[in-house]
Amino acid sequence: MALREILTVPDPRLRQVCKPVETVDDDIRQLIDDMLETMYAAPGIGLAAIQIGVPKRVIVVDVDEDIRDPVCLVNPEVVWTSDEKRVYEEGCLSVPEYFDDVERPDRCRVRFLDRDGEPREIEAEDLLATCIQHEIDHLNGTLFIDYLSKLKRDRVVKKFVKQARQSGAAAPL
Ligand code: GNR
Ligand code: NI
Repeated sequence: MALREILTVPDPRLRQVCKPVETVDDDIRQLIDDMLETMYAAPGIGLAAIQIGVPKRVIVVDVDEDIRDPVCLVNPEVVWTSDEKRVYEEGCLSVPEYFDDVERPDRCRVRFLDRDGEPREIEAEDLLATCIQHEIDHLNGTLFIDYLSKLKRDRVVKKFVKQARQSGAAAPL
């Protein structure tokens, strides 16, 4: 296992649409293990592969505080969402130290391949549902700040662009 660096805004890689995994092989299982190690170390309750620079449709989530109970989802697809919505104060390891309310469906059903490549489906609610939807968004280049007003989003991104410039990184925009 290896601890990997987490990309932060305004890194353009976070905006790409990730590619489906063709076969769940040992390389994918190695990627999943690296993602879990990186997520627990952060610490975070979810991680998408693109957050460590790998543009594949792989996510891991573990919203349980007490016991380690990770769910690893390859090629996840939302097949149903509840009409009831729920507001959570979200955060993102790629948008460090910023939190804001996001409204999403309260429950969802998701089809995916597990780490053995077996097709599975889960129904999630509450924080697990929020987290899975947040992670699937990453696979499509969407960040939780995209749901905020343009004013708020611009202010957040601007702060990170400024930070990136000051740290000497070649930042776009
Ligand atoms: O650690 C995380 N916490 C969190 C809190 C509320 C809603 C979503 C999340 S996911 C986030 C980790 C992360 O950035 N995953 O992409
Ligand atoms: Ni995130």
